[in-house]
Amino acid sequence: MEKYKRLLFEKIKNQIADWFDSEVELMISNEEVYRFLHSIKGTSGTLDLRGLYQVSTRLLESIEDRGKSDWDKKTLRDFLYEIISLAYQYEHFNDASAPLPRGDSDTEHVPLIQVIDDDLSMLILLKDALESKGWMVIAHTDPDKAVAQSYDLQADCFIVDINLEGRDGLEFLERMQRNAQYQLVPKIMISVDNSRETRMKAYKLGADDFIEKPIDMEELIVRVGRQLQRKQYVDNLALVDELTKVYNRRFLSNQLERSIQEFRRTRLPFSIAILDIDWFKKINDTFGHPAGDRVLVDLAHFLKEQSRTSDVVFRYGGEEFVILFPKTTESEAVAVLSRLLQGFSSLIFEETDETFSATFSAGVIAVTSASQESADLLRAADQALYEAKESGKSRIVSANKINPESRKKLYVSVIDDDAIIRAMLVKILQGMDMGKFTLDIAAYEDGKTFFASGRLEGDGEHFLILDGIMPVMDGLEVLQKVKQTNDSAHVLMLTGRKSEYDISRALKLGADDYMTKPFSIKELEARIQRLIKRMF
Ligand code: GH3
Ligand code: MG
Repeated sequence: MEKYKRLLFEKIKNQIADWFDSEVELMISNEEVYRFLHSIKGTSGTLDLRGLYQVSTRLLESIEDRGKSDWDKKTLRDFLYEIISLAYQYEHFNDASAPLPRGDSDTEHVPLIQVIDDDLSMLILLKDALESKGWMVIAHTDPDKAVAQSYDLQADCFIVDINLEGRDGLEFLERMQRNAQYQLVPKIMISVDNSRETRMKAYKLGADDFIEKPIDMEELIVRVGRQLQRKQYVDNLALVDELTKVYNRRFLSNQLERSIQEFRRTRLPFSIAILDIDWFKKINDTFGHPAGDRVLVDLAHFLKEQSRTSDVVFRYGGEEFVILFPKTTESEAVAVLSRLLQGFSSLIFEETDETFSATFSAGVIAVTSASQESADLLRAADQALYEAKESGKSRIVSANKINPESRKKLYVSVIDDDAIIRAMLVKILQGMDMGKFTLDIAAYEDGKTFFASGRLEGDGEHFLILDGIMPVMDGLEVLQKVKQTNDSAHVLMLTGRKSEYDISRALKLGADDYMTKPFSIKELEARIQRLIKRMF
């Protein structure tokens, strides 16, 4: 039986590769598709693969209603998605009952944990155990990279080994504790050294919990769960951003909803602006993150001081702020913002004998119609902001002056020798709404064709989903070359389960995250969405 199942999956794979891998936009004849489904239905029935049998039966019925016209690739891939993902699940989990993937999972509320440990086996074990609870884990061996990424990832919990090779986990703790925005993020220390002295030191430096190695996994999970619960609770109460003391994003949704309701009643326009500091990364890189933090605090303070009392300032994300201008037209808001920009850019910052100044760019939109929802407004303001950045920064752009189609592009490349996984990922990615980005998606069966495409050399931001084990050019080799070609590309590695060596190499070579195969489709989807949203 097993042998026939394997043959069936082979057959599905080959067909999928034939149809979807060619560069040319061929049309696929309806008859071919019909024969394919018909054959799957027959074989899966015989092999008692019920899910596959049911889906192929249903698709065959719908294909009969559809008429005989040819298929383009995208439509066909969408149409066959259930078959593709089922084949994947059968092959990797041997489990026909696994739930089918859905595109609408609420990924933003899955807690995210950053784990820092230089003991690879431990790191992998922890990641596995915590992820089996449905939490998302980003594993780090390097505390510096963990800190650098923490600004973007906004973790809900840190788990840190105290005894890092050549480094002190307590030093990390101290750094995080000094930073206002991590005060309320639970920090759990783990250590082989369970002496009273070490524990006391850890607690004094801000640890919320202390867990001794060897770890009792069950207990660890309960303790982490408690911390996450508390974090969630605090998050729900807080309306003010810890670092800058202006309102936070949650309160913004609240206020924006109210403003929209009010507009629907009164028809008095209001405006909203998104501001983003220019070259902020450079400020961080040159003067350090604490200096960057001070710029954020000062900008928030400045905006509050210099705007009208009725205007409300929010911290929208890392270095982005939103201002809500009640009873204000777009051109009035632009005038106010221009004044703010001028004032802010004349502030002088001082860091260890050096002085610098900073600017911001902003996008503005006014509500003009009762049908606009808060997400539409924010998206439009964000596009205007993007336009402001593109046209030279340090300026204000009105949303009504731009072409709504000019969204920023993010190049997402899938490199995997498994045709099923390629087809599945492309379909998942195509279904994602990434807000400020349009995704430019492409799939490659190996590193060679990927590099030959020259895709990585062009401008723009890149996200790669890279299979660790591939013939021709191994995934790690590809990763190395990717980093040499374009250091700022972000990479998610797909690795084999037990290959500790591969995982450690991948992290060392600069992979941002890894997932072990076989992965659940839902989890993979959530992770991709989260990584893209947070990292770009
Ligand atoms: P642009 O002019 O196009 O806006 O480029 P940029 O460098 O300002 O923006 P980019 O998005 O490339 O980098 C923003 C950086 O801000 C990345 C992130 O690490 C950092 N960051 C995010 N939140 C914080 C924070 O709270 N404090 C500090 N110091 N840095 C932060
Ligand atoms: Mg910026």
